Amino acid sequence: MKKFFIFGLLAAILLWGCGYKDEAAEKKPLVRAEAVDTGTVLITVGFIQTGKESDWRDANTNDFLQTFTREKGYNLIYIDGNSDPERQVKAAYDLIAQNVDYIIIDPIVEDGWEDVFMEAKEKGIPVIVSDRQVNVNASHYACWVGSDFYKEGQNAAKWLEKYLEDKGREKEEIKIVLLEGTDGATATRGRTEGLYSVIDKHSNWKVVAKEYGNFTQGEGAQVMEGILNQKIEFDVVIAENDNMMFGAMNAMEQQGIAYGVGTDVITISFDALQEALAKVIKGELMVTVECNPLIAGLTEKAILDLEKGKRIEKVHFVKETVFTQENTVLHLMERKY
Ligand code: GZL
Repeated sequence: MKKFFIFGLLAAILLWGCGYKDEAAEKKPLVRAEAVDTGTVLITVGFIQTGKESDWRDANTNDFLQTFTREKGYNLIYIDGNSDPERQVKAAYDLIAQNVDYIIIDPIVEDGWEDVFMEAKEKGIPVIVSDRQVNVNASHYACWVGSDFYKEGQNAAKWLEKYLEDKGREKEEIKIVLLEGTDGATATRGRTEGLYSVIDKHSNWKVVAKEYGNFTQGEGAQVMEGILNQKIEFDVVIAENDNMMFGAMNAMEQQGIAYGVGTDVITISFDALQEALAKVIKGELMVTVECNPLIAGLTEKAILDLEKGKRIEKVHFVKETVFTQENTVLHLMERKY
């Protein structure tokens, strides 16, 4: 243990020398949680999650819990943000007070993080932003790991473009219902901007209803029910995650509206949950744009690189696919979430 501890101290000295920090912050002594039961030195990682709003989120959480284990040398402090941005910020201050070695944050929304990130930086605690992003100067955190939400939105709309062309409907008036995620969340902002970067190219495409569903199945059903009750006509339903699409499908079923392949309603969503892929194969869902929740591996690599005093990239994108009727069967069995 002593040898490991000395190595850890050397790494710490190296870390301050060539890590991403350039300010004369107080050098945080390399404090590692002493695991009483095994006598090993652990890296204490505080992980602040958004909550449990979707199946995607559960897969993302499980990935972190299965990656940052005691057996692998981590003392993980997991905090459920309970879908409350203020609770997340308070949790970050608490972790700083506990003098953890690293803080990983899956932010619910982008705003409200500047002060606590400055505090962590002053205390010499590296922060890694995971999944969604924050409106904070990039010099105040070590790196961001996640998806290219703008590209996801573009990919969804480009699929619709090609689908309509293949059906000879490129000149037809297309009415779109858009169920957005959470107001102020990067996944919402990026997907919506990406979708509109294509929608705006088509004067015959019109978004006839746009509501926030906060990425939950219940709210997806609720807002879709409200849209149906307004008797708004539509040709396409785009949901910014699979759970909201499942809720919208339930609402359409309640009113006897058929959707999917061979019907008048085109269905498009994001995340690519196993349940969504099964619906693609059945034809109920026509495309789901993957948003890979398995981010913990890239996050752990960033931490281990920092431990070794390596300089790390500021942005790390995860790999993603677009699942349609043509390619889904090939991937169904290999899916981890
Ligand atoms: C995307 C992630 C979104 C998912 C939703 O990276 O932030 O939040 O698309 C989840 O399912 O709730």
